Amino acid sequence: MKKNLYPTIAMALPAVVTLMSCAEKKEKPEHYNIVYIMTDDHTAQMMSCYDNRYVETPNLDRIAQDGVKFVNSFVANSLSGPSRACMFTGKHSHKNGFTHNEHGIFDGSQQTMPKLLQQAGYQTAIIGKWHLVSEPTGFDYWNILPGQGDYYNPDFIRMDGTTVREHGYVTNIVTDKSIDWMENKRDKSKPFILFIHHKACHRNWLPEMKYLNEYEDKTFPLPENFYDDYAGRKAAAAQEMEIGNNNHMDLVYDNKIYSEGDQTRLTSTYLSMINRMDSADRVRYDSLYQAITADFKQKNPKGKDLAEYKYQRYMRDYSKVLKSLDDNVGRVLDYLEESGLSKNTLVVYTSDQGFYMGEHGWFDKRFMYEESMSTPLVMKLPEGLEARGEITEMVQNIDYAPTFLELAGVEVPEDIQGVSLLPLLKGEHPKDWRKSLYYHFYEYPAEHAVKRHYGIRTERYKLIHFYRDIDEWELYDLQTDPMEMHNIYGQPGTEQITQDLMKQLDDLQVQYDDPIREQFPLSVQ
Ligand code: SGN
Ligand code: CA
Repeated sequence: MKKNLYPTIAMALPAVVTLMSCAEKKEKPEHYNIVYIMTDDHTAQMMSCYDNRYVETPNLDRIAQDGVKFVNSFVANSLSGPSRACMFTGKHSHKNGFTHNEHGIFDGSQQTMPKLLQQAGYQTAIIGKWHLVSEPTGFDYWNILPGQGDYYNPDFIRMDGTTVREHGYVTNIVTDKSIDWMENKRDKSKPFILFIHHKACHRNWLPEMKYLNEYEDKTFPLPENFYDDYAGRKAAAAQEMEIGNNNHMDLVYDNKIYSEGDQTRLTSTYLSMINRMDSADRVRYDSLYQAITADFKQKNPKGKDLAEYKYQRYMRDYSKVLKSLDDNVGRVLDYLEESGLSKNTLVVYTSDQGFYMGEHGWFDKRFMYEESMSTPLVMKLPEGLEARGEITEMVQNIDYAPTFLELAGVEVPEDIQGVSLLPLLKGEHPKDWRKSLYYHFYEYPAEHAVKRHYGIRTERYKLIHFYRDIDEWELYDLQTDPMEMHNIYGQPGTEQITQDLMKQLDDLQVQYDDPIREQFPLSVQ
């Protein structure tokens, strides 16, 4: 590993920095800080700078307005823990070992981007959702939610191992702690990277009291393919994530349609969550959701009416949670501006994956289809990085680690599989930028019943292989079928493109060294 002492020299020899000409200083600050804000299950359809059909997110949009918006941004494995492990290591799941949430424990002894930054003299901190089971390593400071965490009066685990129940709404608390760390807890003589990892807007979308009644008068448009029949797509037909199905989206736990004595699969989990609320809040909360429950019971919707009723409830609750999130991202941006940190701080906003907002009739993620393989990615750039507007190159969450390392002047280790985005942030468009992405999802059998699959996405096509207790291939032309409704695998006329994609998929499996290649050798000519 080539050593780059740039940040260390800058810190040890402030006189050298002082002697730099003003012009040089303006072009390149002596060091860059990184504020990485990651939400849970926030999807680009619900962010107005990407899609203005549903909600306004003015503060999230501020990041894009002042910086860049990646319009082809993807994850490598659409699930929380795996996505975080890919981000921290810059490697695909089979290399970092955290392939799925259930039964996974992240090996914290391995090389990670926070560790490399810490070794290079950065202060490193993570606040909020961690979800990698083992204790965080490579951080000077951490204060994390246990597992998925709670929305109301949540517990936090401290570095001394104690768990403390905090008072308030989780999104506000994560932000308070983050600002407090930047202002009062870090060593201000060092550059820093802070990971602000929100619980919002993960299932089951419990709102902050301030926004309890928000969106109640709004009717959200149904996505075009809400009533998908999954024809020609066996894995899509086998999932358990349909909004209209009460065994998938729970009427009580997800939709808060509950009156005394109702018993669904998740009723007791729901009650344990809302029982954490302050009693005065609970009275207000109950009065809204009891009125909704009464309305539902009176209408007694069935079939399509039931699906659409639940869709509206889902969209409203998710949007309420987002509202607090947007406010709190605004607070962080304001703090960075007021404290003068903005000019040398890269602000990244992303999510651990995308999500279905009724497309194909679904909620949740996991599939390699567009809505969940995508993830929002916007960045506010510090002085010295000149790109602005949309970036169209295909990027993936394994790219963040090399990007941050390069920005910090740390040599990127050879075993990192992602590619630094720094050239793109400088406004360059490298001719040899990747033309395809690799994806591999493992969590099956499991909740939501999405079969294991891997595949390739190019600018125009997607080829997916579902395996384990199924052996199905799917091929989509994203240009003519952006909603991925028509699996054209095996259809006359697709032989050549299928062969080309198989070859490219095989190349990716070789490049990334995925052992699945031995189990399913691709018939490549
Ligand atoms: C929980 C949720 C699932 C969700 C997973 C993974 N069920 O198990 O709906 O897919 O988390 O989400 S719940 O009944 O506990 O709400 S992830 O984003 O953390 O990977
Ligand atoms: Ca998630």
